[in-house]
Order: sequence, then structure tokens, then C-alpha cells
Amino acid sequence: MEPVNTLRIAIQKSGRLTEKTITLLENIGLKFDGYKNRLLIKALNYDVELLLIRDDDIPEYVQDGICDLGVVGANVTLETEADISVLKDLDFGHCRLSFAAPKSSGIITAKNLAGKRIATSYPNLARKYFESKGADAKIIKISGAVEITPRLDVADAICDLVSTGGTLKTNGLVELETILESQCQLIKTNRAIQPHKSELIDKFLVRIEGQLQAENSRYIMMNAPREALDEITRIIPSLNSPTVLPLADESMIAIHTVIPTTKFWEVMEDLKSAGATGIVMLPIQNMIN
Ligand code: PRT
Ligand code: ZN
Repeated sequence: MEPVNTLRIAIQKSGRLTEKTITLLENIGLKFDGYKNRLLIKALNYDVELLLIRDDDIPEYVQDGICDLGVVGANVTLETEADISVLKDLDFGHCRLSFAAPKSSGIITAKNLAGKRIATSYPNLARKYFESKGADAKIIKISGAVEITPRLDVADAICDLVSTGGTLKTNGLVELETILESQCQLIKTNRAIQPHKSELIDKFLVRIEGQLQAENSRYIMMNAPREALDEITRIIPSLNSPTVLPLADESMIAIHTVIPTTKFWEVMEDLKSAGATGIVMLPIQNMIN
């Protein structure tokens, strides 16, 4: 019989994704005893361990089955072209890989890049993109501070990750085309996995889905005239039919329901117009359907 071994998850050791990844894992019930300056951490309450490494190494560790799961940006996984499966978009670490050029360069579209030099840490993604646009650009691989290369005359344009756009602006660069929209993802090895690990992964996946749904939903409560119930039910795109509770004043009811956070602000005014008062919105810890 194969030895039963621990489910191993690769996460970023120290960077933009680390804290959010640990928080997500803790929110789905895993407990750890500190993670700073450590390479391998065993969970206190499950047969799970975390391997903390550079994000660039995560897809290959997962591909090779050294780790069963990984938490990493789609930008990294796609660049490394690793053979893995994406289990879930995790809704953090959002950014885009864009190409940008100095204002004065006259470069506006990929078509203007023929014979020009593009500096990037994402040579594979950049090459594929420019090839697909028929732009014969020379790709220069740079591992950091890509945004400074046009000023140093190392490159004519760059291809880099952007979130707020502040870094491009500071360096006098204009964002021109988006090559990839990225976010952090849970990835899984395509190697065979022992059944007890698969079961654990399925269990965690349900919890992650509940967690993501909870983060994007709010519990709302309001009071309203009883005759307003039909209209309020129409206004609220609730996941389930709302809970309706009687109040001491028999002409009034309390309505409780769950709605997507973004919808709350859209329907707030309509709820008030329909007669709702004392509207309260609460965060939700987790939701299991
Ligand atoms: O040491 P290690 O290799 O693990 O870390 P790293 O330095 O390669 O990565 P890190 O921690 O900077 O980023 C990890 C992941 O976060 C990336 O792979 C992306 O998936 C995601 N992410 C989200 C970002 C950004 N947003 C981001 N803005 N990664 C980098 N940036 C950088 C970008 O390269 C540029 O320098 O931030 C700058 C641009 O930001 P804005 O806000 O000025 O546009
Ligand atoms: Zn990295």
C-alpha cells in the first residue's frame, strides 16, 4: 500500500499574496502556528502543510506533484505554461498585464512595435500576444524594475503588471493594451492524488466557495409596511426567499435576506421608496449552500 501522506499547498513566501492567502486558509478552518521566516508549516488541525516559496516556482512545484495545490497569480501560471488545473479564481491579487510606452514615443498600438524593443518579466505571454497581433517586436527579459527601462534606453516599450496605474504614470508611461487580466487562483496538480487528499481538497473547495460567496454578500434587515412586501420582494434579488417576521405593530414586518454587496447600493433607494426603514447591512462570516 502507498504511504498516506500530507496534503501539501505551495504559497508565496513573502509578497503581495502571502497575507491574503494565509487569511483565506485560516478562514476555511486551517490553523497555523505562525508563518514568518518558515519554509514548511504543518497545520495544527488537519493533515495539511504549507510550502512557502517564491511565487514564480509555485506552478512547477504543483505540476511536478511536489505540492498538490498552489495559490498563485494566473499571470505566473500562464507565463510558466505549467501543466496544472485551475480549481478556483480566488478574487484577490487582481491586476492586468499591459503593454505601455513613453508618451512621446509615438507607439500607440501593438502594430507600432515592429523592430522595437519590449522589456518584460513575462516574455512568453508578451511574445504570444505580439505574435498574435503580427507585431515583430524584440522581447528583452528583465526580472525587475521593468518600468524604468525606456528611460535608460534599454527598451522602447514595456509589458508589465498594472493595478492602480500609479507606477506607469510616475515613470511617464502610457498604458496601451491589456494582454491579460489576472487574479490569484487555487491550482491543483494533474498528477494522481491519493483519495484521502482528493477528499480533503473537495472539502476545502466547498469552504472556499462559501467564503468567496460570503465576502461578496451582505445580510440585510429592514422594517416595512406589511403591504410593501410584494414590492420589496421584487426589488431584492435575494438568494433565497426573504425571511419575514411580524413586529409588535401589526401593520409592520421585518424582512431579512442575503444579497450581493454590489446590489445593495443599487436597490437601497428603491427599498426606501417602497417604505423600508431602519435598513441594516451586516457582513457574513461564511455561507454554505
Ligand atoms: O518574491 P516573489 O517572486 O515571490 O514575489 P514577486 O516580487 O514576484 O511578486 P509580488 O509579491 O510583487 O506579486 C505577487 C503577485 O501579485 C503577482 O504575480 C500578481 O499576480 C499579483 N499582483 C497584483 C501584482 C500587482 N497586483 C502589482 N501591482 N504584482 C505586481 N505588481 C507590481 C507591478 O509589477 C508594478 O511594479 O506593482 C507595480 C504596479 O502597480 P500599480 O498599482 O502602480 O499599477
Ligand atoms: Zn515572483
